[in-house]
Amino acid sequence: MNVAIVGASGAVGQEFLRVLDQRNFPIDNLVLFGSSRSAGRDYTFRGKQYTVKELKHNDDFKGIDVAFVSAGGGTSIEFAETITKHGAVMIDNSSAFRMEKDVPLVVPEVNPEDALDRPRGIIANPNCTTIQMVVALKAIENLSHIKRVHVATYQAASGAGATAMAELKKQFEQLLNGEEPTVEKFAYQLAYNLIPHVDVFTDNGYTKEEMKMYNETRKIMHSDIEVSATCVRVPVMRAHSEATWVETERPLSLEEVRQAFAQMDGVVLQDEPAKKVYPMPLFVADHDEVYVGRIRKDLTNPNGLSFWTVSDQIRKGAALNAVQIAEYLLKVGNIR
Ligand code: 11C
Repeated sequence: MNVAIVGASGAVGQEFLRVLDQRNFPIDNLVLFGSSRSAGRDYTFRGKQYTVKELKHNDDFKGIDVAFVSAGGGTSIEFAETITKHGAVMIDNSSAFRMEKDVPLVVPEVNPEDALDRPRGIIANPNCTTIQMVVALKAIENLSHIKRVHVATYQAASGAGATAMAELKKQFEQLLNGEEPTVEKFAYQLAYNLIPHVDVFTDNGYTKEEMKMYNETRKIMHSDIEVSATCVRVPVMRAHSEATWVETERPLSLEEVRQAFAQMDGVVLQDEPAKKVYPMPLFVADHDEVYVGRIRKDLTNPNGLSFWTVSDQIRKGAALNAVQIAEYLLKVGNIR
């Protein structure tokens, strides 16, 4: 496979290199692209050095089979034609194309076949909060249709990129030294704080991040499911957590739900509260799966369930999910 990574110097771009290597993704040629700022930087992959090329409107994508793109929505929109015009499959991490009818939005554990119908050569990778939620929801949907979901997210600094992670670390250091913390990436100081504001606010009082959870979940699950989300940034370095309440059409027993999670692809069940066993972001960072625990009946609704999920935002929430999409296309012979 001839593979391109667009946005190679970013947090997700760097994770692509690690994930592709760890999963032995078959690569004949690798080309790294970035902005004029990151062009010229060198990265080592499988013992060989690669220099980041500046992304330009030219024929650099000729011969590329799959392009993993994570350089922001503006870049994705501007360069989609350049990337796909010679037949490369563009797997896009931005929100630019997710809700467009002719662009599939794919989580391989949930709707892999959708990736096969891509008239524009673009497959969208969902938002990280949506990805981990739908993997868990799919296990329950297999038992009984989910009518509605309430979810509160606890999102790590990594969701806002490498510079945001550096800012959080710096804030803790500055506060320890009695200095005024630098606040650039987030609306407020994140160290020792929570910020109930991820992405911009929309007219209905929800943020764009919260509306992504509503809209993307319905598209991925091909469902009329209703999702009401509150998205919160927390002073965690990487791995997002979510407290989720679901209402199903029929009441489900905890035993069948636990079994469904235990059997679900991409899920690790970690649910032994008496032994203090439950997922936490500190320990899920750098792992591939969606960790599920704290499963219990909703005390207010016989058809309701509550549970807690944690998943590494940069991995399953971004780079890994995109690589799994490419692996699926390879497995079914839908890519060169
Ligand atoms: C965050 N979920 O944690 C966001 C990052 O639509 O791809 C990813 C935004 C997106 O800040």
